[in-house]
Order: sequence, then C-alpha cells, then structure tokens
Amino acid sequence: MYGRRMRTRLAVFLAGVLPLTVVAAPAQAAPPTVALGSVIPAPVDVRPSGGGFRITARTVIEAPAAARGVAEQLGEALRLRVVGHAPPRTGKIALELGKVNGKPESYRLTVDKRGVTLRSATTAGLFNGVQTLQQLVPVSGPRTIAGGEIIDYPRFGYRGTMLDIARHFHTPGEIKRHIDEISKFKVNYLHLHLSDDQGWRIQIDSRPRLTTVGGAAGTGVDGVGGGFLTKADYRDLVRYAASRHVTIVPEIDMPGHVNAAQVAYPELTCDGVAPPPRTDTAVGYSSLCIGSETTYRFVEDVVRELAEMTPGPFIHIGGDEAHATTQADYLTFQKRVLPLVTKYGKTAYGWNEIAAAPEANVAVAQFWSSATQNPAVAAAVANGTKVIMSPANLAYIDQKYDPTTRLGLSWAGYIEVRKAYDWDPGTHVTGVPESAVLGVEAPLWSETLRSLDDIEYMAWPRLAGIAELGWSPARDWESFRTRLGAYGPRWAARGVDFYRSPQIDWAS
Ligand code: IFG
Repeated sequence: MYGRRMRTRLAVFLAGVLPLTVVAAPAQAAPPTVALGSVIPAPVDVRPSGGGFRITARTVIEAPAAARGVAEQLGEALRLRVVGHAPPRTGKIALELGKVNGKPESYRLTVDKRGVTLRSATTAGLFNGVQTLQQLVPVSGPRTIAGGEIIDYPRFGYRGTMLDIARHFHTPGEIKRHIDEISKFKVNYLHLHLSDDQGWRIQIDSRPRLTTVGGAAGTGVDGVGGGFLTKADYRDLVRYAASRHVTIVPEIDMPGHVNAAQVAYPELTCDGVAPPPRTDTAVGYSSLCIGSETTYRFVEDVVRELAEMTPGPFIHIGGDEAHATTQADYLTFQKRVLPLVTKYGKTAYGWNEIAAAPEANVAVAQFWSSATQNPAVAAAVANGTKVIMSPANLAYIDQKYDPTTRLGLSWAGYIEVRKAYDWDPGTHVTGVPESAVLGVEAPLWSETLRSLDDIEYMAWPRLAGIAELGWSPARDWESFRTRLGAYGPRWAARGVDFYRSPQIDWAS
C-alpha cells in the first residue's frame, strides 16, 4: 500500500514522535513439538490451528471447586499452581464444567496463544481431557502445546484391564502404580481377580480363614505369592481408583478355581476333607459342593461383604473352567448364585460360560474364548446379556509377545503389539452386535508375574492398544504405531519398564 519513499518518510516521522523503545514482541512460543492428534487413545475430532500456547512458570490452572481434584492432579503433573480465579490476561489452563455434546465422558479442549480451555459436563470428562492434555505437553524442552481444538468421547463405556492377585499377590502400592498408568490411557475399570486355587486375597470378616490360611505366606504359584488385601486396603484402593476415575470390579471365581477356599474351609467340599494346598498352575480340578446348603451360605457371606465394600456396579463371580463340576450342577449353581448378586444390589459379571444359565440374562458375560463363534453367548445376547470382549488370543496380555519373551504363557498364542491392536470388539463375535458390547478388557494373569516390573513389561504397550480399541471410533495401525513410538519416552521418563516391540519405531 505504501511506496518505499512513503514508508521512509513515515519511518522518519514516527522516529521523531515515538520514543525509540523496542516493543518486546510477545514471547514467541517455541514451535510445538507434539502434534495435536498425537494422543493415545486417538481422539474423535482433532482440528489443528496455527500458533500454540507456551506454558511458563507464570501459567496457572484455573478451576471451579467442583473440579479441584482433577485440577490438582494436573497441577502436580505440570508443576503449576491451581487457582479458583486467574487474574485477567494471565496465561492459563482453564477447566470448566459445562455442556459439550451430551455424550458420556466427553470433553472439548481448545488451545490458542492466550491459553488452554478444557470443558466437560462431568469431572470424568475433565479427567479424560487432562490425560489428553498431558500427552500434548512435550516431555522435554519448551512446553508449547499445539494450537487447535479437540472434541472427544469414548466408543465404549467399559475400557478395562484385569490384574490377577491370586496366583501372585500384588501389594496395594503396586496396584496404585498400575492404576496411575492405566488411567493415563482412559482405562476406567480395573477387575481384580481376588481368589483362585492357589490363594484367597480379600479379607472376609465372616470367614477369617480365607485370608489367615488362604492368604498366608507360602500360598500362590511356587509358594511365593502370599499376602492379601485387608478390607481397609481394599477400601483405600477403591478410593484411590475413583480419584483416577477407575472403577474396581472384584472377582471371586466359582464354582471352580476354589482350592484355596476349600483348604481354609473343608466343609466347602462334598466329603468335608480339606484338599492339599496347591502352588502349581493346573486349572479345572476343583469345585464347590453344588448340592450342599453350606456352599450357598458361604457364597452369600462373600457376596454380601464384597458388595458392601464395592461402590462399583459389578461383582464378578468367575464361572470359568469348572471342569470338576457337571454341566447340570453348574447350571444349578448359577441359578442359586446369580440372584444373590442382584439381591445385594450389584450386576453379576462372569466368564462367558455363565451365559449357558438362563438366569444370566441380567448378567454381563466376559468373552474370553479364542473362537469368534459361541452359540451360548449369542443366545444369551439375544436374551439381553451384555458382553465384555477379552478374546484370549488377542487381549490376554499375560501371553508372551513371541517365543523369546521371558515372562508369560503361550497357550493362547503369541501376541505382539499389532495382534493385540488389530481387531474390532464391536464385530468380533458372530451374533454379538456392537449394541450388546459394553467394551473391552485385557486380562493380566499372574502365574509368571511376581513384580510391578513384570506387570509393566507385559501390559505396556499392548494395553495402550486395547485402550484405543475401547475408546476411539476406528483403529488405524500405522497411525497408532507412530503415536506409540512417540509415546515411548514418556514411559521411560516415568521408569515404566515397557516392552520395546520391534514392530514400533521407538523415539529416544
Ligand atoms: N485360563 C484361566 C485363568 C488363567 C489363564 C492364564 C481364564 C478365564 C488361563 N481362566 O482365562 O485362570 O490360568 O492365561
């Protein structure tokens, strides 16, 4: 618009009237090093825009009192102050409670050079948005977040993993560290496998020998898995999990997998003789005494006490590998026990064998078969049963990655990262439409796992992939493997001993 001469005259004029102070340009945010969509699970709708927001020491987190818990967690993670109201023109990350799109757990994240706004109708949605936001902050270097908008919400409401603390007990501290990690990928259910042939891991007041005997030192696989959760431990875990928007699902496996209970209470056998304690890994040899009323008084005591310390909706009653129980007795057992769970206000949840029982139409079946057809499950689904997908050949993260994996089992086949990722829970089983699928769960059995390090090595990165199957609308292996490779340094920074799969190009 101005010719060069004019510009010169203008510059001379301005120089004469304006003090020659150099107006400091706004701190140019260093370019963002994490793309707005580089998040696991992949968000639904990502709209990058220019610019970005640079977090500095002066940045604050602004949140209403109702969102203080989530805000404090973010503040701790980013080492930023949390305030109720930030002064105007302060660079801030504002958490807001308000409508986004009416979908459960949804949130909207907006980033521009002035700051970040995270909005959701619920604290669960804010928690989800905070997990996403933390992945957008570079793990090192200038903390510039890419500009743009993300609108996000889950495909399935149930995104779970199971930790077997029966074969080898894991301490509350280890379980809390695992909760910290699973919640970063928006996993929102933790199924605890609390009893099995080798051990009983939850205190039941009316049956103290379950833990004084079944949870004693020397129980567990190879006799090195002893220990148990007191009720106080369990209640503290429930509270801790809830603060990370994870719901605990307790499992008492019945009528099979009961040797530890029968060692503690021989009256739970039909001949009243206590079986020898077992520290091997065989399955399918034990059964409660189906025709005895003593059995149902026991089951009711356990279900009642579990229900009163479990705020979550589910009580898992196992039901798998009841090879020492006749099918007729199995159905008799389910007919008596499934209503007991309902009586104490909970939804029954069991391995998919329970689907054979007509009473299972009010229960949730956990599909663990490696097949993609199961007439009993399809029939139960037609009758109202809902399903959680945990196909052993794809989602059992206790299986070895490949023949060289030191830990884990291999009866369901080797499961590398891509195999655990490249399947669709909504269409996996014939006769189980997406409308009957509550979600996914990745079981981690502990026959060969003794430490948190072992848990981490088998869980990560496969559980991150299964978390994406539970959350994101569609899967894309190339996109996932790229985002996963970029995520590696975050696990490394937290000391998580993840498996560096050769299928992934791991960033350093
Ligand atoms: N199957 C058994 C588990 C455990 C597992 C190890 C189920 C439902 C093999 N039952 O999986 O107790 O031993 O991979």
